[in-house]
Amino acid sequence: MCKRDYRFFVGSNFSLIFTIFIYINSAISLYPQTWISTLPTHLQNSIIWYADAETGNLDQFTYGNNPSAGGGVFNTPLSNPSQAQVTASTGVAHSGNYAFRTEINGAYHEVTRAVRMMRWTDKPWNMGGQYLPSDAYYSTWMYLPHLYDPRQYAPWDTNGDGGWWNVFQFKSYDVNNISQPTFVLNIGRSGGNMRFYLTRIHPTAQTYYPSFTFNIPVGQWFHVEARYVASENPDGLIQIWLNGQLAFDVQNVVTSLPNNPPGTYEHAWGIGNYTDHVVGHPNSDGTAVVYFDDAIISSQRISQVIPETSPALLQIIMLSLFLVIFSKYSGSRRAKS
Ligand SMILES: [Ca+2]
Ligand SMILES: [Ca+2]
Repeated sequence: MCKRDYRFFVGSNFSLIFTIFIYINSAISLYPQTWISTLPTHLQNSIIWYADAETGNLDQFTYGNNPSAGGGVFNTPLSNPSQAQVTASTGVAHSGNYAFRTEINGAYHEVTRAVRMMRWTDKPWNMGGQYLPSDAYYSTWMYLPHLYDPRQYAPWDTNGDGGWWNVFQFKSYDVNNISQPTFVLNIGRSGGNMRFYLTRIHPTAQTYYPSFTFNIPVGQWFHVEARYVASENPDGLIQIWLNGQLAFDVQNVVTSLPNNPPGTYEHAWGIGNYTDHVVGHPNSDGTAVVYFDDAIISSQRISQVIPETSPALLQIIMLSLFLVIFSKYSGSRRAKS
């Protein structure tokens, strides 16, 4: 087709092309597939547990508040939704119709507020649940609607910790039957950007920084995945990928606390929104909203498919294609007149 023929084709079929564009675009918006259902079969088959929020509630963590759920949602303060809550919410979903929306209020000047969504088994005990495997991958999509700042300053930073904001963590029981964080992925702030750093808390404290600069985007979904090899000996491992790129690679470390009492987990995984100080929300200091969607525990690395073509990206591609065709079409009309 020569250039003239192309212009004639587009010109005479303009309304048809426009109709197809509108149809495909609304089909993508109205009937969204879940992202998990688009994964290659070998990755879908490697899934041990997942939560895509499409039940419209927290059942994928709590199984209807089943006491043997093998996980659950733990908020601080307990039972005060105005200060800490998580819901399955529409409006901002990575895929499907729902995402988990966490919100804390009053986390200001060392007042702790927390939403913790935890798993330590693949399914409830009364459904044949098993503790999580000692070597597995833990992933989620995350979305931060605002540019937050969790840094703390003297004199009110009384313990001098400089601030912390735990959004992704592993825990293990210690000898005193207390569940302790082992490795925590925190959001910090560097200049005008939010950035991740990894802290080892038990059995000894250490901080790790990513191998490349990853500025956490505002108002955009991004992917976090950890491989965790749980071990009571110094041969454990934690690796973390950000949008599919390996950012942390911590080898030969203790990742499960020794001598944990019988009947307690070696390790548990949690995502959430947990800090004692955060500002940046337009309505109120001490408020932070974080969304999670398409959380997965798997035996293979899910983020090997990222970057992928998300529904939002597909819509941008369709819009760009339409604009190119439209500009060529109006160009050819101008040339004729
Ligand atoms: Ca979803
Ligand atoms: Ca402090």
